[in-house]
Amino acid sequence: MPVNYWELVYEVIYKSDIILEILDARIIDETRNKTIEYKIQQLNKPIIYVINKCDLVKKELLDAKKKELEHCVYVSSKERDGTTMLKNKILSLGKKDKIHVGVVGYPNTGKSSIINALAGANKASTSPQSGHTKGIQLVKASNRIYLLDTPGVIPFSNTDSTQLAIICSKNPQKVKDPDVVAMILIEKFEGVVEHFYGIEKQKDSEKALELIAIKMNKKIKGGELDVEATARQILYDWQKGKINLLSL
Ligand SMILES: Nc1nc2c(ncn2[C@@H]2O[C@H](COP(=O)(O)OP(=O)(O)OP(=O)(O)O)[C@@H](O)[C@H]2O)c(=O)[nH]1
Ligand SMILES: [Mg+2]
Repeated sequence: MPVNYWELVYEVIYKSDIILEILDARIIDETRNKTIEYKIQQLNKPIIYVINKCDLVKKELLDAKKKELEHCVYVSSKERDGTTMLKNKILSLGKKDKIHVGVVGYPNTGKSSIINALAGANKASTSPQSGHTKGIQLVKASNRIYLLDTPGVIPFSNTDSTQLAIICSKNPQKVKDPDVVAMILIEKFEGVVEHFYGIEKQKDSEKALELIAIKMNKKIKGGELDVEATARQILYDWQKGKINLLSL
């Protein structure tokens, strides 16, 4: 498939009156794509920051962000929460009869899911596997709102495999050192990963990983703990949105 993702995304930004940047509520700063934001600002188009997957985070944690981002809407496309607010925001910023709305963001942040939540039907295809949407898709959400879905894009400068795994933009099967990434997750969100697997919060992330391996009964031949498989499972559960921050 001859796809230059950046060209597609730029084309969408160019054609759109408003851009929605979709962010993961668990990792808002990490999922902001500064390269795309810069491009949008250059073209002088309004950005609405859509903080998605809010069902995975406590409301108190999100409130602080409101002050930082000019146009910002909290959504859970899974629970269809906040979509009316988002529609109203689009209508208040769009001045034309037909408003074209580009939907951009890192892979797996929920771009296609948001489009479906807005359109009220499964018009854009979604998947827990990042890199699912391959081309531009136009979806009519209402008489005035036309949404343009895009493939998730990773900045050229971002080759940090660990960061990409945390952002959910890298297939866990392809992560080189899953144990390192899993330990970073364990340390970054104190007690959250342990809580999900039903173990006590640990001071030492390596110890936590071992205890989770025991809990999951992940062993290699000979009975030794399979820490790598355990770490990959943690990454899957994180990327699928099973691990939430509600216990933080
Ligand atoms: N918990 C939760 N999960 C969500 C939410 N929105 C999307 N997801 C999940 O996140 C995963 C990715 O969703 P998609 O809509 O395919 O994401 P995308 O940004 O279009 O991904 P690409 O097309 O690969 O770039 C899926 O497993 C969704 O079910 C949400 O509000 N809450
Ligand atoms: Mg998609």
